[in-house]
Amino acid sequence: MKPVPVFEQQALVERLMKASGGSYSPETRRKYFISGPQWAAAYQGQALFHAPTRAPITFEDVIREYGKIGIGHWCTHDTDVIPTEQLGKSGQQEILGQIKQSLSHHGLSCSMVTAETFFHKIFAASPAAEAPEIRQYAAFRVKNTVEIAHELGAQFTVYWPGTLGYYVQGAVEETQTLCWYAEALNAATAHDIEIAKKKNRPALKHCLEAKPFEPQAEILLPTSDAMLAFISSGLLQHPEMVGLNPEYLHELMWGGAPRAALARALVAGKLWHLDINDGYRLKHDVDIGVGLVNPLDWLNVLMLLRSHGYNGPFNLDYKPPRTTSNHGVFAVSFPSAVDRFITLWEMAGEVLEDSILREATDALKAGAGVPAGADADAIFEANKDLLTLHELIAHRLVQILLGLHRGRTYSV
Ligand code: XUL
Ligand code: MN
Ligand code: MN
Repeated sequence: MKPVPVFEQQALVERLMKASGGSYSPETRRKYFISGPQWAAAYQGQALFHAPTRAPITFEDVIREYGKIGIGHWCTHDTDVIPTEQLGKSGQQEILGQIKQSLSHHGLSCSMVTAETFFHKIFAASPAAEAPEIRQYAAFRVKNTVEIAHELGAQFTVYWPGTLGYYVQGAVEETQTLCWYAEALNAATAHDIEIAKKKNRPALKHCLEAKPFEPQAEILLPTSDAMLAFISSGLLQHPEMVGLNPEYLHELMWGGAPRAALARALVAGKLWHLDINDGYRLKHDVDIGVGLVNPLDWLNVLMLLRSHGYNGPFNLDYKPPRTTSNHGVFAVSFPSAVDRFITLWEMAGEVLEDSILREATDALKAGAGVPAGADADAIFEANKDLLTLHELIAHRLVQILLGLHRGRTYSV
């Protein structure tokens, strides 16, 4: 192939994207509760060892492009859009006015606002640091985020505690730090009750997000399970207002099975919001687009969520790779992530209706019909051929994922 000069590259990317097919219309995409974060689209590719590869973009750009793609919901950190020094001041109101205009012009709604309590230097020792003035500031930030969320018409807030941990053991007293962190959340829920009443709106759903490592060396609430324990620890004044925003990759990072973590959140009635992405087990937070690494696991996750009537947002909390250009972010990265999600979601629906899977599952649940009181060996012997269905089920799922059940043919 001849070299492709820069002025031909966008056209090439667009032609190959179109030729890839399998894309949904913006109208179809808008039927799903998919949200796009401001920070995901505006991510410039920077990291500790990485210089940015993309130019900065504004919330107007992100909202306009999400609108064109058919991403119906937008979410943001407070400081993604409002400079820290303007928080709670008149500048905040002005910016919120512009955001509301932009959202309504492009047909999006704001689903969630999250407080950045990890990036600014004030949070170096966490939002629950020893100095009371730091904790007061953290309380101001979460209360202000509640106000922003109500102002923008959101239903959810998310709290990823980020720096709630330590680099050097012994520097922090863990139980005290957790009590102090609970105080910040208590300030947020109490303020929410007040604002919701004033605005005659339902209170927000406050969702905790765990990540096992990064940015601190040790994290005090590293997993969704730890968050569940924290919610029911007695430290929260309104545990009924607090649930979870698990992130798929964050569960893989500690070596967990995301589907099992989500199942535990579901049985606790706390699966309210979900960050969707992909990545690798026991590695750092690579935030790859949903379904690019573990499509079979994702199919399984979505089967679980569909069968339990999960109706919260699917939040595209991933990062377009550094190798993707500014043009590629909206020409390839977001539409392809949305379309992989929709395909897997629809496939999960088909799987739940699949007659082979249904019969296999029903047969497993029926058992062999051994009378009560039989001994262990007899029960095992009576069921052993039924149990072969476990592997058949896994094979069937892979068949459906790869399209083999539709008679895909190969050269052999
Ligand atoms: C960090 C992360 C955040 C939260 C919101 O790993 O996932 O983007 O989702 O603060
Ligand atoms: Mn992540
Ligand atoms: Mn996240």
